[in-house]
Amino acid sequence: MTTLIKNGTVVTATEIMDADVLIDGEKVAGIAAPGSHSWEEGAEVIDASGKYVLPGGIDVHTHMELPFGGTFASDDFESGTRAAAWGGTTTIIDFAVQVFGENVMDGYETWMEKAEGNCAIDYGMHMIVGDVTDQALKEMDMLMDEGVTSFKLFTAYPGVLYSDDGKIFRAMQKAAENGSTIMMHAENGIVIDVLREQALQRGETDPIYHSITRPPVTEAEATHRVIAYAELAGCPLYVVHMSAKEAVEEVAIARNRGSNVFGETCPQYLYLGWKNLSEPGFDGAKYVCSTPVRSEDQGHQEALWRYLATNDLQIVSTDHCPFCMGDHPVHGTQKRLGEGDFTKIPNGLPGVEDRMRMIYHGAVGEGRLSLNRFVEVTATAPAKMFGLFPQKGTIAVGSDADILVWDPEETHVMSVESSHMDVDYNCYEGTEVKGEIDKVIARGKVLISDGEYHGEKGDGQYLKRGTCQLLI
Ligand code: DUC
Ligand code: ZN
Ligand code: ZN
Repeated sequence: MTTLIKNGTVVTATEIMDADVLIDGEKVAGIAAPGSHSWEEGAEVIDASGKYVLPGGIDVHTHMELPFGGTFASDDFESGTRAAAWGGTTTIIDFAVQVFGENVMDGYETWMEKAEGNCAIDYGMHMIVGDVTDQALKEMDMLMDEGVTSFKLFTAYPGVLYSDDGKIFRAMQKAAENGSTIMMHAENGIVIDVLREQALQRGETDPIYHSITRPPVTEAEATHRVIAYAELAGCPLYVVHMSAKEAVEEVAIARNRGSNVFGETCPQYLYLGWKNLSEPGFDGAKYVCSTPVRSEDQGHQEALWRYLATNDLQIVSTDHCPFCMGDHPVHGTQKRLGEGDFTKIPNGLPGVEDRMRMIYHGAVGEGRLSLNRFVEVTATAPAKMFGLFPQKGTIAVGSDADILVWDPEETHVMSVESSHMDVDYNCYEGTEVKGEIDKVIARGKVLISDGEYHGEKGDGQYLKRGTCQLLI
């Protein structure tokens, strides 16, 4: 069966062209000037007049069902990937987790079982290595054959996911050997733990202290350190969820000397700050995540947008990891675990459905990034960074037909009411954004059209990924 998207403006990371797109089965089969072909015959026709035709979004950082702080992220693979589709994301890469004392492959298989048959959109896996043993290093090689080509380690969360410098360096040496990418959550967790303990002793228990006790220097120092080790080991390094301008400066400096160092940020760091963490009552807990959202007075948000424009940051992901403010029907009290003690608030916030709208709004709607760069940071660079290009991340003959029909004239009001994530608040409640999603097509199937969902769980397939395609 063929589908023709006609009269739209096709946008990729490099082109803006008035063109018709032919989909045959799951793939893009042709791109041609309107009126120059006879593809309409026998095809289902979508009229995209006045609309953009964009590659589906790729969110390379999600945590469906992540166990954290005594509870679980409230979205599972079914609800989370369906919400992603509603928000114009057609591929996610989630994180399988090896916890301390467990085998890496066991953690991987557990996560694959959670995902299999449940996803609305295509999905890949990164692997969190929480215990760098000789066995774990061997299992990193085994995972390469499964299409897991990126491994995440933490300088944060001592006693939970933290690895010391020697373990990080050994994993980096393994990555240099097998061609994989090391992803780092870069914050100095040892120093942060001291600051947290001292804050609690002073009676500083409100959500705002979550950010105050993780100051920018703790992110910048850890980023500097892991860059040094990655350069020494000779592996590509991807620093996740960056929020401090001082930390991104470390990435920029490394890139200027020709290193394979990459950085991502997330919508929450571009829009949210201490005014949100200070919302009355316990509402600030909604915005507790790590790295933290930062003070609006220090210029972090403007700097992050600028670093996106200059390609010192390559990708906007979400770190989607939602926890409810009230009782979750399955997981119970979530954010409220930290009422009276900010260190017990589960870290994470919802975003998988919000990213494409919020970034289009700030980038194109408010003029901070070009339309091409919007596509690049939300789809093309994510695909290239994690070995999915050109199957994903662009509109080209032979690519998967993961396509958005995007109305630049419509507006959308962000709200928990209109969203589909399994969580009871929206971080951007009431914000009116320019640009609205008209249709979402994944592997040639129309998942969203006219405000209705036509997909089913199991539409999404597992993606075996290649290695990084952005290497210098
Ligand atoms: N940060 C979060 O905010 N949530 C999950 C894990 C992480 O590192
Ligand atoms: Zn993290
Ligand atoms: Zn994360």
